[in-house]
Amino acid sequence: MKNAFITGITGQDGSYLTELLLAKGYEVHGMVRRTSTLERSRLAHLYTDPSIQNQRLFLHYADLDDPTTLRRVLHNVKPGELYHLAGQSHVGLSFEIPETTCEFTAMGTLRLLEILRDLPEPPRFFHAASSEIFGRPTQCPQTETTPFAPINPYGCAKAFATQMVRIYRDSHGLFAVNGILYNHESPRRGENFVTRKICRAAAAIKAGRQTELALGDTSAQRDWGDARDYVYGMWLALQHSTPDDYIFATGQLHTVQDIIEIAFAAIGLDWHRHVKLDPNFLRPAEPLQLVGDAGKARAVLRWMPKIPFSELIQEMTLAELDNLH
Ligand code: NDP
Ligand code: GDR
Repeated sequence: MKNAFITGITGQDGSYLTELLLAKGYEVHGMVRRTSTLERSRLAHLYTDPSIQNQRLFLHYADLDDPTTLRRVLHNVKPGELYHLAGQSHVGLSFEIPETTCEFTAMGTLRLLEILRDLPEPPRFFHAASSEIFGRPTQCPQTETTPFAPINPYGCAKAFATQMVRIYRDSHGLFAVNGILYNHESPRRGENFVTRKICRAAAAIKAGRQTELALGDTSAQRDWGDARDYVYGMWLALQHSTPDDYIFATGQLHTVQDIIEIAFAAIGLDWHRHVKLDPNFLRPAEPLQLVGDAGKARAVLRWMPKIPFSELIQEMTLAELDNLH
């Protein structure tokens, strides 16, 4: 039986990747942090199933800033594949907490690479890199060779980690892959990312539980895809015969305003009456024209994003309405 280890298993991507790997017959191990509650909502449906819990899915306490524990766990589990998804993933918050962002995302990745380097049989390693490494790029759309130009602490930390992965691949011979991921969303998206925030608010307004939605820059543009397509790309990248870097993106730009219009229309609301600007959600700097060319992933891995943007936003909004009932 194949076995995989996932850091960030409790997050949006970690939960979908767990489902995908279990469906493919893997034994899945995940790293979890000690928290004051035991609630792991995105995994609950799996972890409460006695045929899965501690049979094919195992959770291990560790932390990205606790390399001794991580080393011990990886030594015992001996995974064939390691998907490194853990980190402080909020760009706006990285301006508020730059040190922990860099500690987990940059140094946490380096520590993990150092542990792998010492293992007798290092697993194939996937790193969740980000379009934020490109910041304000000179090239549009971006490819795997576009120079890094991050403009926030999160992007800077990811650029460090991405380059380290390349170094450990080229100089230490690790099977290490960067998936350069553009924004990807789902009903399991964190509540303070803009897609989920808008879809949640639209549903709450429809249900009469909220009247206003306060947002920052609604003209901001991103290349938004579906998380379920992107975790499939992660898996494909580790099945290929050689390690490399791949852009995972849809190649299409949309604005925050587009999300508002689709979400509110999906449940028959007029957004003009509810959306307002709140300067607290404006960021000190916004990236520009982050849109990816996934041609290499398409050619080498046969990866294609399947779920269209408007369908995704509609699904997310209707899921929020369901949550309220
Ligand atoms: P989430 O924020 O949903 O999940 C982050 C995960 O990392 C959680 O499981 C969290 O655990 C864990 N984590 C955070 N800090 C630590 C730590 N110090 N030690 C152990 N675990 C930690 O992110 P996503 O699932 O959306 O994204 C997955 C990865 O992909 C992230 O690295 C993100 O930066 C990157 N990425 C995501 C994109 C997207 O659009 N979603 C695009 C590009 C890159 P806990 O539940 O305990 O908080
Ligand atoms: P992003 O996603 O920063 O691209 O990072 P987010 O959804 O937070 O922001 C997207 C854009 O929307 C604008 N915006 C707001 N954003 C939030 N969160 N809240 C608001 O109220 C709001 N109003 C406007 C933002 O300014 C921005 O322009 C995501 C994360 O998943 C990262 O981990 C990942 O690396 C990148 O995508 C690619």
